[in-house]
Amino acid sequence: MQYFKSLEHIKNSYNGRICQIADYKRSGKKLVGTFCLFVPDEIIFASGANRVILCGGRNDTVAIAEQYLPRNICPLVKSSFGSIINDGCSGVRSCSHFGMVDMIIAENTCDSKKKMYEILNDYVPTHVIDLPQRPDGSTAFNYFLQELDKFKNAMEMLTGNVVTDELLAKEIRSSNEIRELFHRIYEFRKEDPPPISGTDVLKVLQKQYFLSSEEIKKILYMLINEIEMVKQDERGKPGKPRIMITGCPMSGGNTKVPDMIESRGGVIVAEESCTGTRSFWDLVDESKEPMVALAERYIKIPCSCMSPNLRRIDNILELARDFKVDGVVYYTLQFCHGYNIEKHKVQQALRKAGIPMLFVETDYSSADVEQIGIRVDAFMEMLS
Ligand code: BJ8
Repeated sequence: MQYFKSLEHIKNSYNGRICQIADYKRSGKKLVGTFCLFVPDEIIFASGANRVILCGGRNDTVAIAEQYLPRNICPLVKSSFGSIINDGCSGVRSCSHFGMVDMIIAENTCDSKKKMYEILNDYVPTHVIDLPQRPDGSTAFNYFLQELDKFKNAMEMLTGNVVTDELLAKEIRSSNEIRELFHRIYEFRKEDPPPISGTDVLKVLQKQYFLSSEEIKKILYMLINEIEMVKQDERGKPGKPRIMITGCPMSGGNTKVPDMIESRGGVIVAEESCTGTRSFWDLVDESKEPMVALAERYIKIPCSCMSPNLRRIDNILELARDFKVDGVVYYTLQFCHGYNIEKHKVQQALRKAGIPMLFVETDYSSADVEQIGIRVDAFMEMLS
């Protein structure tokens, strides 16, 4: 696959961002940590605060969390929790940003996260946005809007700044610009062969909630320019099995399954996940009152904590059609009951549409790499 200079920026961006945050904090500004797409960045930025994502994708902090939390919960929760409470005694070093946040903005989604937030509040002040979990219910929208108002007030208290409609409108435009840039990248992926691999796109998606908006925009513009320059004969062979991944997010540090798919003959052309289309597909309506427009956009995120979650199935089928997908890899983290159970309905819908699906349930360790590899090989062979 193609080498992109802009991806080097992504790879080497960590230390620069940490220095940026340190300067920012020295100037008296606030940093918040988030775990989930349901938290609108626009409100954080409009308050004058900055944000970093705290979802852990590393395996080495899981054991630290297991001293406090049960082993049979998902690795994303354990990795994140382990990174935050890590005191270094076990010899593992957490990434610096975990210790830099002034407040966590959390959300009521799955049980593991909800209960983790109760404990995290003992370490870092934690504001929880209570999500209505039946998004199409008659009272859901107003309830969510009220919750976003409470979150806005919490940000105003933290920063001492007033979040005006003008500031929100500016941040909505900025976030929409990022979403539009991701759409342009995904357009390239409809080609055969796509000029960029799925693992390369994933690296950008993983960093979008860690870097500043300006930095991520700069990288996306650079990447788009580079992709436009890739010539047809530099793209490798057409006709590889076109794969869509759907399911749990793949937090920074975790590219295990995509690496396996693309090193074994497939090419990933889309991801229906929070490290994929869910993060940017819908724009916020800039013609509406900002808080209402934000509530409308964010309540539609088709997370498995929502019930029923038919929107997700519609999205999967639409993406499979638009990206000419040959097969779907349904990816869940161990003990993620929401995505594990939702597999049943997704599989039914895909079967009806004639699209084969491979189910992969895994964690962050390398213990199952060989076994998953054999199943991925068989899936690729079937699709070829
Ligand atoms: S909107 S997917 S980012 S909650 S993998 S911790 S669901 S047990 S991450 Fe998520 Fe927001 Fe939903 Fe997206 Fe729980 Fe499952 Fe673990 Fe998960």
